[in-house]
Amino acid sequence: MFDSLSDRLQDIIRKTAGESELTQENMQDALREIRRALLEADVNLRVVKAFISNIKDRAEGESVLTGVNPSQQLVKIVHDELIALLGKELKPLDFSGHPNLIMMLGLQGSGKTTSSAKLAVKLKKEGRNPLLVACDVYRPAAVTQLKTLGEQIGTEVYFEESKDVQGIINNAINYAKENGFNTLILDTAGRLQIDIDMMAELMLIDRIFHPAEKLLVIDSMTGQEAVNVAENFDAQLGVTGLVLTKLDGDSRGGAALSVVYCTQKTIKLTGTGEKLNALEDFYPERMATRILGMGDIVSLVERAQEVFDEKSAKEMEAKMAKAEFSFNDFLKMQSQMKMFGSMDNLLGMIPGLGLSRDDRQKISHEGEKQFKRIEVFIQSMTPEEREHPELMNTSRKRRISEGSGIPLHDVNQFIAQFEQMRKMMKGFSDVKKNMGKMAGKFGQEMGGKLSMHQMMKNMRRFK
Ligand SMILES: Nc1nc2c(ncn2[C@@H]2O[C@H](COP(=O)(O)OP(=O)(O)O)[C@@H](O)[C@H]2O)c(=O)[nH]1
Ligand SMILES: [Mg+2]
Repeated sequence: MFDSLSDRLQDIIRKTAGESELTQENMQDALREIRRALLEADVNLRVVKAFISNIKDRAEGESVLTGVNPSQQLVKIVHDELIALLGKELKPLDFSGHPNLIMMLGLQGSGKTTSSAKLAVKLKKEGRNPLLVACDVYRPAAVTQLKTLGEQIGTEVYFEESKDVQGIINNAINYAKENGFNTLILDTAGRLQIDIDMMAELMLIDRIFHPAEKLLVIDSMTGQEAVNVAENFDAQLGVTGLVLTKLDGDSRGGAALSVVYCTQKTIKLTGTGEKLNALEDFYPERMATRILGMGDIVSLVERAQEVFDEKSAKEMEAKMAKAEFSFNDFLKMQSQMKMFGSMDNLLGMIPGLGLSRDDRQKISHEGEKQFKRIEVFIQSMTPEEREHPELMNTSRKRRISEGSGIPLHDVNQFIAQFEQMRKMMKGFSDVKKNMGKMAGKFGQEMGGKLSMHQMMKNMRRFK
């Protein structure tokens, strides 16, 4: 399920990952391909349009994030929008009814009877005592099917010979009360298509018994028609949640995505196999990660978002513009980089970098050693010196060198480089734009492409 969509999206993202910058043009290309991939996966056109336009808005509106490159940021946006598409967070089943009624709805063959039995297994595990009720009275085979399943899972099935569904449910409720069952699962009759008689019967049950849960069972293998079916059921009955079955099947999955979006209902359960324990809770986030298959990049961007919050970026930006960037700011920048976690881990998160574990450890070890030295060096300054780098002169440098045990030559090197950096910052004509560029470059450095290496090379003499 979702395999081909997943492959396509990953290909598209991989292509954009080669670009150092996301421009209008390559963004357009990426969006066009994402659009095509979704349509090929049988996602409803309405949904595709909304999805693409949301990604576009966000990509345009979002400021460039420090610490990651733009294509990584695009991955995160697509990931977030997939989650939004897959619905809100998991909502548990409502057991507030007296009696507790869970009504299973859906077309014939969607998986109502199987899911009813699976749900009984799940509820039992959670300590409830469910009773299965055979409400599909028009096909004798349907009652037999439920009875067989009931025997397999050791759960009682309430059934009658009569065709009076209302009477059966009434009797089942009484039977449950007398026999200590606290939840009734109503396996209703479906039709091959939406049918007035079927709807009328379901609406009647709804009106008389007010089930707290009306779960619409959708076969994820069905195509576009699923959207119509779901909208129809919802309009008439006010569906409380979706059960998406046959997620284990080899389908394109677009219909499933579309139904969630079009009905705005949460998927409460998923069927993932024919076995009777194959019923799972649904987590939009996990599913999005599975579809996109880029959990690593997503968490990288999330960390960058946490660490480099916009506020401190703005502060830094203002200081740079006024050439007030001090040794203290430098330290702050370093500690922010440290908050990313060990550099070794960070380098390992970048797919396709091709660094061996040894390489990564070497680079990160060197880098961390350098940072440490710079820290010691800055800490040997007076508070005033730290805030005002322009105070540096020969005698101060000599004093710091002696205090920190770092050779004067290295001290001179570092200060020269620091001054250069400061000038460069000041030199930015359009600060904001360049912040973005720097952020991209910095991101690459963090990713090791231009790399820590480069940065370290610049400071190489400072040993
Ligand atoms: N692979 C797979 N098959 C399922 C799943 N759920 C239901 N089925 C199969 O789908 C067919 C129809 O299911 P059934 O419960 O009888 O549908 P109903 O007509 O809505 O009651 C049966 O052959 C089930 O075994 C699932 O999650 N995975
Ligand atoms: Mg059935």
